[in-house]
Amino acid sequence: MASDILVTRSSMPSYEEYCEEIKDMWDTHWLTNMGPKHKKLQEELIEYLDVENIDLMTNGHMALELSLQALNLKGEVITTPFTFASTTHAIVRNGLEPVFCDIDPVDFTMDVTKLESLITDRTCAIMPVHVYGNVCNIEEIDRIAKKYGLKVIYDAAHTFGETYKGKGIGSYGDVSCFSFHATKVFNSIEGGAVCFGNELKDFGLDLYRLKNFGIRGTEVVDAVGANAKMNEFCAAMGICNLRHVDEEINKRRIVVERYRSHLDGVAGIQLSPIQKDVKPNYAYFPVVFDDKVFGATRNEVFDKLAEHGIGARKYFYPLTNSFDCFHGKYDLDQTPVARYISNRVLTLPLYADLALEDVDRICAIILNCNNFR
Ligand code: T4K
Repeated sequence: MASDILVTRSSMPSYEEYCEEIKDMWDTHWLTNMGPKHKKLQEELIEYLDVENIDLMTNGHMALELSLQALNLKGEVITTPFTFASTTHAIVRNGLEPVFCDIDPVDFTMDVTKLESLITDRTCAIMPVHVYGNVCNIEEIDRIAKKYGLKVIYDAAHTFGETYKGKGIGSYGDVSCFSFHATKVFNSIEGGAVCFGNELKDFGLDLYRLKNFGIRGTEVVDAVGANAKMNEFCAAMGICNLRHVDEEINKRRIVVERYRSHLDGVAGIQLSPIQKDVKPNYAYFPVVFDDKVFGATRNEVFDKLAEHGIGARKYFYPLTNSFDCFHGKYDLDQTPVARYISNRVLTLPLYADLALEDVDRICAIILNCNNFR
């Protein structure tokens, strides 16, 4: 019997390549606290991501959390609930109030037509999510943010290596935060980064201090920081994976094209759009099932795949505004489109080495779920 296929599988360099990269650490004994690997990865990523500044973090969540802290925000942050727990938690853990904007039914990012009506005199920022690698309506978010003097912090966890209109995706907004978690297109085992422009140099200094306990100098601690430093083993994994990331993205493209060849145009199945002006990274393959048309619910498809050892995932269900930890706090009727999509979406297995025969098999199982047959 074939082994289980999970929603993703970490990209890794060869064992030899990683060992070679970490070898000199047995000479230097330098393991963390912004060492040479950290510096090297940072420099390489500035170039690869086409951004002005980058600060590495221990994970994508701390990138979001410390960005909000370093911007010294107070009040309400407009965001979307169709995301991973991290986005909303970063806001709440900073003592800020999330205000949930609904999502666009086609690309699942913030519905900018609903954004302006949510702005109050307490709004300080917008935190949109380039969910699944789908790029938000950057121009409109930018226009509204400028009009009301709001900061824009993009959750860019899913958009490693993407460009929009020929520019690195991390160069949009005031700040963009990436995740380099093991499950991402590019990983440093655990890791993340904050990208920002040269006009935010002071923010950069604050951020750097906050990721190291708020230590300014050996005898001065003048902020309540955290520990979000990327260690040298993680940075070394990042350095190795970066050498192969273009090849990995290309392999993902082939897998995605195979999925599309089976599922595009099937009645009751909605796929993510191919976005204009975007160089995609093929991070996720979400499928929305309209059971009334398709003939089977998302949960039925999920169960059927599971019976065959295929671990699709319900990213992103439940919505963050309906998490148990927020019970009764938010009006869930404010985000009906997010609820609709969240109840119907399934992300299918996707990783560089996923065999095309497995994609064929997964699609055959899905298409056989159709109760109308
Ligand atoms: N913002 C957004 C929009 C995000 O999606 C995320 C993270 C963040 C912020 C925060 O970034 P980080 O702080 O995580 O850097 C996973 C990831 O842990 C998480 O990074 C990711 N989003 C989220 C969408 O997915 P889980 O709980 O679903 O992961 P898990 O352990 O079930 O793994 C999924 C599959 O990945 C496994 O079935 C197999 C494969 N896998 C997993 C691990 C841990 C591997 O192949 N190797 C591994 O080491 O959250």
